[in-house]
Amino acid sequence: MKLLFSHASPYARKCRVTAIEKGIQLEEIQVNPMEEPEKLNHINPLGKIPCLVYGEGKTLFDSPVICAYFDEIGDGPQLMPKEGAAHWAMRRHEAIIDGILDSALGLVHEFRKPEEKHFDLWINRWGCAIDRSLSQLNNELDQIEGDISTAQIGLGTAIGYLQFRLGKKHWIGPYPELSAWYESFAQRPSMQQTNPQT
Ligand SMILES: N[C@@H](CCC(=O)N[C@@H](CS)C(=O)NCC(=O)O)C(=O)O
Repeated sequence: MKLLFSHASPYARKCRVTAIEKGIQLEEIQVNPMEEPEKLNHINPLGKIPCLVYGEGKTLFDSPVICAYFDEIGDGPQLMPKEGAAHWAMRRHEAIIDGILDSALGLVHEFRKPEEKHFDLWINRWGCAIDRSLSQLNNELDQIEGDISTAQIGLGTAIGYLQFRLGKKHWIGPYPELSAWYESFAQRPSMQQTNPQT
């Protein structure tokens, strides 16, 4: 099974952490989606990583789909409850966390532009969305703590990405419970082995 990924992509990191937690061996193939479209576009028409190639030429994307597939085929504890209220509560947390990543990526791209080209409306909207979401997750942490889960992996990866790319701007805020939880979660071997790199 091959995972097309980059060391900086938080979406790919979610899949890699999930694979480690589920005991799945991956052949990891590094791809830069902006510079190597020939490696990617015939596998994922959206031209994005992560994508998984498995079986006889089957493909899967995007990251929640790949993580759900790993949860189904891997060993170890179930990471997402299969049905019922617990399933939907976790899907909701997953949506908030993936939304943080989408907003963070928007900010990263915006901050790469020369300052006079910054679009303040989007910087403000994405920044506020991240802050509101972190605040909500901080308040709902009791629903996320406990056994390893899709929500925990997403949250750890999202906070790791905020620290990696946006530094203090959008993370070390008034979220003491979340901060303490992350410090501990980040020590897991699956997180240590997938620390983001440029
Ligand atoms: N919703 C997708 C997002 C994937 C994504 O945006 N990946 C970025 C790298 S972090 C990418 O490939 N960007 C290239 C592009 O947007 O063209 C997922 O969860 O997998």
